Amino acid sequence: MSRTQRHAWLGLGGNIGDVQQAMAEALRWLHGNAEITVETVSAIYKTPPWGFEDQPWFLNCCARITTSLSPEDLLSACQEAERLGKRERTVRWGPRTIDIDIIAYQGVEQNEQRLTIPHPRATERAFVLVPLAAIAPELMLQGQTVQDGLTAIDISEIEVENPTTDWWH
Ligand code: A4P
Ligand code: MG
Repeated sequence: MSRTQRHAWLGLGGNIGDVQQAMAEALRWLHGNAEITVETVSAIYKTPPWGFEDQPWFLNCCARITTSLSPEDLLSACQEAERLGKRERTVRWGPRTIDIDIIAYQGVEQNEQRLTIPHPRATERAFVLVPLAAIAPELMLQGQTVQDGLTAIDISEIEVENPTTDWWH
């Protein structure tokens, strides 16, 4: 029996190879899953590396999906999409072809090692909040809207790389 449809918000990013293409392929692949509909995708932003700084700048975007998958099954689908992008995991917070995080999942708050929702570091990260504000300014994360969260962090270095929102088709 199929579950209720829920909204979820994904953060995608990468800094090796053709990242726009890798993100587009990942979004198309997720959209091809009968239990996932990619509804809205942000523009692509060029963002300074966060965490481990001695690496190339990233491209980042966010997407709103609806899904009947559980959060855990959605994570598995995202990890499969990462594998298709031939992501190599070497250094934590280090260079990657594509990384997909679940930023939020409608009605779910959980704190488990495999899956913490909302993503615990999302509100500290301009590379998440800037694209997310473009598609979900009113989404609540850690007690405040994404829009309000933006005022507390430095977004000055972030640039728009691709202003269109249909780049992933
Ligand atoms: N996990 C727990 N909660 C979640 C969630 N909400 N979404 C677990 C996704 N995964 C979640 O992640 C480690 C484990 O976290 C997963 O197996 C999952 O079970 P990972 O993707 O294997 O490792 P990672 O990505 O190297 O580490 P981490 O801590 O997830 O890094 P982040 O947070 O993804 O950060 N700078 C810019 N400008 N742009 C970026 O996109 N990305 C990172 C990676 C660092 N700096 C960046 C960017
Ligand atoms: Mg990750």
